[in-house]
Amino acid sequence: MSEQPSKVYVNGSLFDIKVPFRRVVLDELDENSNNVKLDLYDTTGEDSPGNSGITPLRQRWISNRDDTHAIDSDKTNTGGSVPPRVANKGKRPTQYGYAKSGIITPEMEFVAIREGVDVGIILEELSKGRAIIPLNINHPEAEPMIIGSRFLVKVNANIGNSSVSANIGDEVTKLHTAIQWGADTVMDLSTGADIALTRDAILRNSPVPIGTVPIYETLARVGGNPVNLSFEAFKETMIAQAMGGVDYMTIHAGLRLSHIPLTIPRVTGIVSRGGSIMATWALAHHEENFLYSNFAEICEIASTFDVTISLGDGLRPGSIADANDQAQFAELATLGELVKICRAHDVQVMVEGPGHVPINRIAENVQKEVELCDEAPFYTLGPLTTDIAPGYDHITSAIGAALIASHGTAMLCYVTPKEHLGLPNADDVKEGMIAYKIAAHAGDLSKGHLGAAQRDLALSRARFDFRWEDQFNLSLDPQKARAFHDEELPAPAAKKAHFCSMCGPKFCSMALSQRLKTADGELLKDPMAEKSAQFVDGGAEIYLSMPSKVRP
Ligand code: IRN
Ligand code: FE2
Repeated sequence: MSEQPSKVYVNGSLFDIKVPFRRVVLDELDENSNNVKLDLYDTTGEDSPGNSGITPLRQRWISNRDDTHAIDSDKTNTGGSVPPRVANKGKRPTQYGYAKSGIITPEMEFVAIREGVDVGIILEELSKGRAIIPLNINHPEAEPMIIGSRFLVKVNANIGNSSVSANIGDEVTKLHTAIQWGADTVMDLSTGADIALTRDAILRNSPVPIGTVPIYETLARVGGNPVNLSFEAFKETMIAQAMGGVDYMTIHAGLRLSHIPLTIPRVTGIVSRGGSIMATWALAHHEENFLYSNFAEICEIASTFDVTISLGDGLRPGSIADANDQAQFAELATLGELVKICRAHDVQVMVEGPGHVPINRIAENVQKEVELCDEAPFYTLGPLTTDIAPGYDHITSAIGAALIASHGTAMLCYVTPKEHLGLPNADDVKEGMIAYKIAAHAGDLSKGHLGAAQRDLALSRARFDFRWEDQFNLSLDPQKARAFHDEELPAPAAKKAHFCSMCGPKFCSMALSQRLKTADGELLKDPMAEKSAQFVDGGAEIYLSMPSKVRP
């Protein structure tokens, strides 16, 4: 009987760290008659997470570095089990800063083990700004992960409430659903009630980095009218969020006042929420976007908490007709300028991308980003490859996501079936996640990632050998695979059968082609001749026997 997959840990060799994997033990035996094992990347965190906060595993790593200090927790309202920290004067405790100085951190060894690469590669990619480890010093509960085109393609899941639907427990459930299905990061995009409390509940229970768009909470704080926004209000919100532990923040600083007229010929104008908020403010005051004009100060704040900046694509195309237009690429060029300012402040940075883009125009997006933004990790929303399928935009966009990943996008922002229609619930979160895990994995395979190919190989071998339990356990959604199989053939004996209900025992191509192989696995020299001899010897029965007879 197959074992259920379980969590295993690999110890560090440089630091006292334990890196989790999900171990799948197969029914297949290796040459020493041991069961073949496959250790898969795992994002689920502690074994039985509730909603009362998880262990702050990085607390010691952070305090050991001596470049930050704890502050009086009465002054903050973060609800964590450890007091919040700030950088010591003049210090920038960022993973990018350490990497540039050649310092290997426990976070770096953790991601090296997770990715199965030498820590030297991590150091190199981080120090060149081609990869980031988004981890705020105030989110010690998070397990380190790396985002960069040389590593596994990552998936972000967006959750968060709105003014029509808000319940803190629901958002923690969505967090758990997202990480159960493999979310590498989660963004809390709450815009409704209790934004700060919701975010704290998510942060304290999250083993994955958490992102936000701080302009949303700033807008709520000024009463919902973009005209009333100010840099002061933004700064206050940003510091409060950084103190609570937000690992990365989308900042729509690249949308300049002069870009706005470029959107006039568009079919769908400005579709980014953050983009439209900043455009409204800039037009109302006829002033430059204050996120752009104060960007160096934003970087100063980010550098003292190691908040990663995710440069927002406020001018991403919101329809196929608007893809790759002047407005979009003018903003991208500005994002390239901002990447340099981040790096000058030791701030980790990635760049957000579209949107809605037809397949033939996807590659250009990556080429331009690499060129204009000096290889900073690219993080794209889909892109959706057609506009005509509301209700199925997890599919329209997973197609684009797989393609853009194969061209080198480092992280994909998932899209759920509710896109353009409503706020996703936990079921939508799952559907979006699975669609995007498929896209990310397809991207990994096309980039020649060995670990990714191993999983496909193991699953295909299980499929060809009719090891049904192995096939389920290796799949992205074992529950669904098992349930679909059991719909027609629920009996335990069917898990040993050499067919499924798709073709039945008599038309199974896998069973038929298996019979073309000899016992030692070599294809027969003249399979047809040998087969016809066996066929005649066996009584010239056209159809395969029923399963009980096929394998005694
Ligand atoms: C990702 C790439 N481009 C946009 N995104 C995500 O969209 C971003 O990370 C955040 O989750 C959301 C921001 O949406 P608006 O405010 O740009 O619409
Ligand atoms: Fe859209």
